[in-house]
Amino acid sequence: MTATHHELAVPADDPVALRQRYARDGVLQVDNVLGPDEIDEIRSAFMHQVQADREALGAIQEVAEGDILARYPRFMQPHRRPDLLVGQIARRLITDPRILEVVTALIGPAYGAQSMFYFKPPTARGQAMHQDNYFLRSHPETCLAAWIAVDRCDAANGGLAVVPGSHTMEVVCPEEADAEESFTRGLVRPPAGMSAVQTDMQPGDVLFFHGSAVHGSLPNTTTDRFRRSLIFHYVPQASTEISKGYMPLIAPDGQEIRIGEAHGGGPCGDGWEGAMH
Ligand SMILES: O=C(O)CCC(=O)C(=O)O
Repeated sequence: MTATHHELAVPADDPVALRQRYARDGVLQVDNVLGPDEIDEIRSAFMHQVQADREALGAIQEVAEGDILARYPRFMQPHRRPDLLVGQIARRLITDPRILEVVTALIGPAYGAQSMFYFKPPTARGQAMHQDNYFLRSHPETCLAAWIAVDRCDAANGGLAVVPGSHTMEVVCPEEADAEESFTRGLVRPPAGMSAVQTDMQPGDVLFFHGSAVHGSLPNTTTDRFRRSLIFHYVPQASTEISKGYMPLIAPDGQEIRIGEAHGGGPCGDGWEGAMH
């Protein structure tokens, strides 16, 4: 790890600095985007949901029974569940002007494509380094992530690590990840000469990163600190294609939008059939 939190932070109200940093590094952090009351509401709604009915939104088949992540599965696309409080929160925040303002400064007018919530309880494995556009396959431009810290997220509890500058590389076919450390199977190594920066985020801070930027996280090594995060992925409104599972996209006014489906061989060749993030 070679850089610090301060090298990632950019003020939200400086669009020129946001764009310059994004062009250079493909990653930047904006502090205090959401306030403490909003973060408390998010945390308590998702904890209530996972305790009351984790299967309603969980990708529970990802891990073996007995794995702590089977009790706390990541929730995929909660914004598609208006019948649940977590769904209403995710649907509201995916078009929140404070987040969309930064997204728009970085990639122009955008659609929301994905929401996810990670609980990452103490001892849980992380997610090996990867590139998001391997999954979303948005075209002709890549996707953008807005990763919202719901807890203090640092090295000890498996906060996100990102490789600045790696956004300039192609999306590549992953190799096999270490199953002791990662609950997902694909691993993309940082390009030669580049290394990962460990983020250190307070609740309400948001990390924005490019869909080709290599990023991931290590296990939560604490005994008592969850590492919860609410994550959105966006694509430019100029996109012509995306993997089918990400539709409908969500416009800033809340309308549901459909564009073309990504076809053809992915970076792993012709047999590649795509995968959700
Ligand atoms: O939070 C993590 O550990 C991984 C999240 C991630 O890969 C993403 O937001 O795209």
